[in-house]
Amino acid sequence: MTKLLKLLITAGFMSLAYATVALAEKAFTIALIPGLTTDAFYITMHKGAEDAAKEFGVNLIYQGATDWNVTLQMPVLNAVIARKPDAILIANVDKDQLTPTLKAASEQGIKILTLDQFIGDGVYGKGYGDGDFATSYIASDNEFGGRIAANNLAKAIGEKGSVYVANVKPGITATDARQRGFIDEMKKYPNVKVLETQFNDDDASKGSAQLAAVLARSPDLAGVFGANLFSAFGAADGVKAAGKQGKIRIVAFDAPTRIVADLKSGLVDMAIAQHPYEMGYYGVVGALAALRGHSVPAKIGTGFTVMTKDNVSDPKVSQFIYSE
Ligand code: T6T
Repeated sequence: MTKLLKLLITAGFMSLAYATVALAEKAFTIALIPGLTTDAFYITMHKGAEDAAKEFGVNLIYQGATDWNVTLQMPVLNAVIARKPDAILIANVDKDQLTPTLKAASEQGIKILTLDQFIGDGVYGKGYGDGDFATSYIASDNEFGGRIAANNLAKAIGEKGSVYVANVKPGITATDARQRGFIDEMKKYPNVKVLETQFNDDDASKGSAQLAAVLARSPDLAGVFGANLFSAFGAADGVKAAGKQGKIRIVAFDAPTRIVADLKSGLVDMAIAQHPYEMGYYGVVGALAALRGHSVPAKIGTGFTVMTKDNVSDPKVSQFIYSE
């Protein structure tokens, strides 16, 4: 037998072996459970997960509740577990209440990754703690985002006057961290007074009414940090209704199209865009890597893009505007 023939036969066996391995790997099923389905942030996250699922031949399940509510998310989680996915990506709306159910799923062999939110203390795979069983936490550095907001709002108001945080409700890991970072960073500005946080339950009209009430109590109100999409909508509506556009300055977290329009009109000074598409995309990629036996970083930070009237039309920036 010639050397060439031997080589061809070996190559033939190798490609047969490769084909056998490739056939042996089943298509994995990965489920994504958002915080709520009616939020452009999670719609964008879903898009990232869908694109990765298509790219890597994964079956993606997407199931969520219409409100930010643990009593609605719990049955969704149970229904998803009953479908026996290989991995669950979840933006858990509560840090503790879903953890035992997620742990039981992990003990059945389902990989758990948390997106946008964390369980336990948010540091996984260190051998102790309630959330230790989870594979990875993929999110923004929310505390740092709160600090970005504080420095920019301070600058916008000339480093003096009263400000407050408009937020969803206490106990949400992402928005709690933004508030903490903002309030701590504002300590650098002795002439800025941080008033009590106003919680709106993701209800923009409640947020708008709160702005009117705060302004009535504190006429020196100079700025608001809208710590998520609905909080920023409420702050913007409130400032407009009070006729204080350009006088009460707004820094918004999140970048739906409506906030981009408000940036362009000057109603909002800055939007701190998260990268939810990447959370969804890397969620699927991370789960797949873990299912194939690779190690996955316990924490993956997805970064921010800071949007202003001046840069928001640049495609490098506008690519991070959320999908609707
Ligand atoms: O800001 C996002 C998300 O990061 C947060 O956890 C909850 O609110 C949003 O979904 C925006 O509405």
